[in-house]
Amino acid sequence: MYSAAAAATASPPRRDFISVTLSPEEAVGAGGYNNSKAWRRRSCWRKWKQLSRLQRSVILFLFAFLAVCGVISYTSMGEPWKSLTNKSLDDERMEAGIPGLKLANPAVLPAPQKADAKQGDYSEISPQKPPKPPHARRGPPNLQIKPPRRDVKLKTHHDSSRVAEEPVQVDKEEKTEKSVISWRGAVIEPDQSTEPPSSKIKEPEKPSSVEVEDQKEPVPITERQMAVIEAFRHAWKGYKDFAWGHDELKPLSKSYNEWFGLGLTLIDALDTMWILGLKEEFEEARKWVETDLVFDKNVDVNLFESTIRILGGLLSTYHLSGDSLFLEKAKDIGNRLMPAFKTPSKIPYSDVNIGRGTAHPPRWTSDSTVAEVTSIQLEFRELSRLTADEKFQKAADEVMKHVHTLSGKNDGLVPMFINTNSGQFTHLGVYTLGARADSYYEYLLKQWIQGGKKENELLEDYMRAIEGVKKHLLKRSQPKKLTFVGELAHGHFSAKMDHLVCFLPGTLALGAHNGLTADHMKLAEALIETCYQMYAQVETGLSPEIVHFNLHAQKGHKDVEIKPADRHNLLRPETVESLFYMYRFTGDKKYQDWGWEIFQNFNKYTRVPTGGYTSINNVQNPSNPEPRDKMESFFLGETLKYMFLLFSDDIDLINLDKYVFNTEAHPLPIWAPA
Ligand code: DMJ
Repeated sequence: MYSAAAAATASPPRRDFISVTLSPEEAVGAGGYNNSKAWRRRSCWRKWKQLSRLQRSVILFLFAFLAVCGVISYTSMGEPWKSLTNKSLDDERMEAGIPGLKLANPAVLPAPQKADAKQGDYSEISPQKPPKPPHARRGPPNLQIKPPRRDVKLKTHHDSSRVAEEPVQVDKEEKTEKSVISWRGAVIEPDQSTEPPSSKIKEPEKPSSVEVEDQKEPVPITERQMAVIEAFRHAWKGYKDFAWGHDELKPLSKSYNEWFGLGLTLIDALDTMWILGLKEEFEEARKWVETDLVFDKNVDVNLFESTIRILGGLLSTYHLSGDSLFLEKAKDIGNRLMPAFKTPSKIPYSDVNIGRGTAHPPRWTSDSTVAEVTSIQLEFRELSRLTADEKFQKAADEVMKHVHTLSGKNDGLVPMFINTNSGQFTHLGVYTLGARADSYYEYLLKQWIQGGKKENELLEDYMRAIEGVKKHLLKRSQPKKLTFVGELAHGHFSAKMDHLVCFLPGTLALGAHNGLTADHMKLAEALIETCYQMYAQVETGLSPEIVHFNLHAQKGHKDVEIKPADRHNLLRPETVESLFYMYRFTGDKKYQDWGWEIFQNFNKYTRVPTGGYTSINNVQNPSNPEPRDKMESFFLGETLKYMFLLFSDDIDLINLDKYVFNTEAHPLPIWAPA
């Protein structure tokens, strides 16, 4: 055996390695086995003394090295433990409702309703995941502005039985997307999910979510967002001072305009206040809804307008706030709108008397507008999901199925009118993406997204229509070669484009984001540039209602020409809406900058000092834009909301994989994919 002593006396060839071995004899000692503590101590000490100085130094160095390693690994393992401990502490405090801890935006957790597997008229809705226990505060999201501390008060309004649910199954959805395509490159497979929609809705749905995301660091709001909040407050001040509870503010005459007599601006603005974090204003408006919003009124309302603004506004506010008051009101108006569908063709009438339960077409015709009858589906379908009453969805879906089968389309493009008796398109031969047809195209895509991308007829109609747009309506202007969407009337192309068409770049981008073809995104990029130019080439920097594009270069002429009858601006949202989508999907800051320019021009030319904003008559006259004395409800419902979202870098502030906006900018949950 090689002993320690021998090792000490031998001179090793290499000094960087020393082997220390104790022989059994030495270990046991002459006296045989003795395991007493004193003996062991003595024996160790003797051995230690027998070691050379070098050996001792090496051993001491090894011990020291091991000790240092131990300390380092302990501290690095400690961090995760520390953060775990902190997280659970935070969670506990959130559960306890202690304010001011975590600031976050509303998380949308789509909670699709159970539906049976039978074939039928309905989009299949995947089963709901078991709810998580509530652990977050309700109330408008805290966006790092200094909001009034009214959480507790707000909470009392909310249905505390409402609970959060599992997040949308993004992973699954991503897998589905892969089998479709991507705007980053791929091919569409139209038959990939032919699953039939289920026919029965079994139980009422819960709000998508009002929960705060536990893990997420708050994204600070930007200065531009602060400016939007200021603008909203200014508009709201005018409404509150001069038009409270009425449909629209007339800011110059300090009065109001009544359309349906249902507090249209207030309802349209509810979810905007929630998203902007305006708790005080929200609560005040909520009180009005609770005590003053009465639908039992002998009044004719337009089915489409009241669906997208009132029903849509109430449903989205219910989803954001979890407050059952809004669902009750949504049910009430939903039921009162149903008589509109009692027509020979089941294509709804344009007008309903919500007090009497009667419906009728406009006095001069039995036609309805195509965009109107095909842009109420997101809301009625969601109402069915929430109430477990299938009648809403059934009525709305029948319209789409019927329109899907109709002749009279031109490569997927639809005429502008449809007859409520025959169910056929009328006034054939005129095709536009503007007024009276616009949101038909928007809702094809959005219903497909809402339903979990399974209703292939909707997708087919959408894809075909976009091909129709490319084939018949796209042209380039001079001198800047802007791509624009014109109109077709009985085979004649017109270079006329409504500002309303500017919803299209956003919709195309949304489709591309959801797996549709890359050239939709390319087209979106070209069209949003055009929509921006519709502002930038005008004297006030604000777009007119309609432009005509120059097809031939003429000295001294811009791309955009404006006719005297078209030079008004109604504070419309479409361009800002599309800028929002484009920024979300590309991250290109130029879209924010363009939106900021537009925002500043709204402030410059449409802001009324005593409160409110006004539509104007002449975007070409900066010294006198001729205020019209009317603030449309969509300025608060849509324009300022999209401005605020455009200037945000928080993709979870209405996450587009969880919410789909209705055509009035009211976010509704995407039903989780099966
Ligand atoms: C809004 O009511 C909706 O966006 C609708 O789809 C079109 N018109 C206005 C806004 O311009």
